[in-house]
Amino acid sequence: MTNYMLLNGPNLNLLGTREPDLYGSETLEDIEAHLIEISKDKECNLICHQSNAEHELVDLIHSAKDNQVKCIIINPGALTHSSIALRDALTGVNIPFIEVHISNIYAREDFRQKSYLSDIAEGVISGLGVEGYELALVKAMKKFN
Ligand code: CA2
Repeated sequence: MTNYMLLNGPNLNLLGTREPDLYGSETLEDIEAHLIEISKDKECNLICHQSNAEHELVDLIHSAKDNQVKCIIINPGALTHSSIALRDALTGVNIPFIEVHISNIYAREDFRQKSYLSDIAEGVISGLGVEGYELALVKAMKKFN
């Protein structure tokens, strides 16, 4: 079975509870359950985690190596725009990753238009709502299975 990892960063545990116009009305639990079903259909295993702490996300990225994860799908939340630690962790494990944003970060405030990850990502999906996670997973399972 091929392993994939879905990581969500700070505040994404609030999905479906607030700001539905921006981030949709599905909870993270719903999204994860749906993606796990899709991965099972392809006989793959999706490991899902969310953390509000940068260091925990770094540790989870390290754990992806031990779990032989073939591709990481990551929405780093606001850490996208600030975290050299996440960039170094992803570079360090040398596992391909797809960066996902629910909103279009390029249509928002200036400070959201810088990503510390995009230039080293396999690809970036931004602004397609929570469906972006599914698009990323389908692509990852095609490319890295
Ligand atoms: O568009 C995205 O997916 C973001 O990564 C979301 C981050 C934001 O800081 C990035 O610039 C773009 C914020 C996540 C906050 O999630 C919430 C979800 C529901 C209600 C409140 C916050």
